[in-house]
Amino acid sequence: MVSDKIEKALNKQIRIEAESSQIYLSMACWAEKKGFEGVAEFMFAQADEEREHMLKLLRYLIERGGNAEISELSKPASVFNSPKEMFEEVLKHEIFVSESINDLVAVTFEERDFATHNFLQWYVAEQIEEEATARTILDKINLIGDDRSGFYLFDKDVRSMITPKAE
Ligand code: OFO
Repeated sequence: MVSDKIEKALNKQIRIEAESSQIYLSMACWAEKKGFEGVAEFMFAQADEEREHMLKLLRYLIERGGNAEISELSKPASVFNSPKEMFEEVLKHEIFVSESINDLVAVTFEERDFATHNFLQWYVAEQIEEEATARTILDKINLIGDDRSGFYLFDKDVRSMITPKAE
């Protein structure tokens, strides 16, 4: 059984992961419309991953006897000036999510809930990876600069960065 404080903190994170999925879905639509097919595929895959993160938390909370809440989600931004601006938003968002996971881990210490603490280690590792991926993509964009033909290769490259789905 989880404490009320842990239940509340997990529900907050469930909402953040669901909102992450919506944010990336909106970015995928923008990229698709602008003709960045590789970027669009990458963002659709990211949106799926975030939904998986949300479900994993939700199932854990239920398994531990807590009440999972499905809350209303904020409307994500749908217009970006460039892929660079869009990926800057991705990095900013992932840093925000990492901070939120850290806050959640801190609550597990306060509540002496070591099972939830262990469970969250997967998220801690995942956030390191997601921040690193966003930084790598931004580095690539900065290397290309204003070279339009570079964007063609960049778009293909980003598609190849999609993490294969676990069976
Ligand atoms: Fe859920 O991993 Fe990013 O946000």
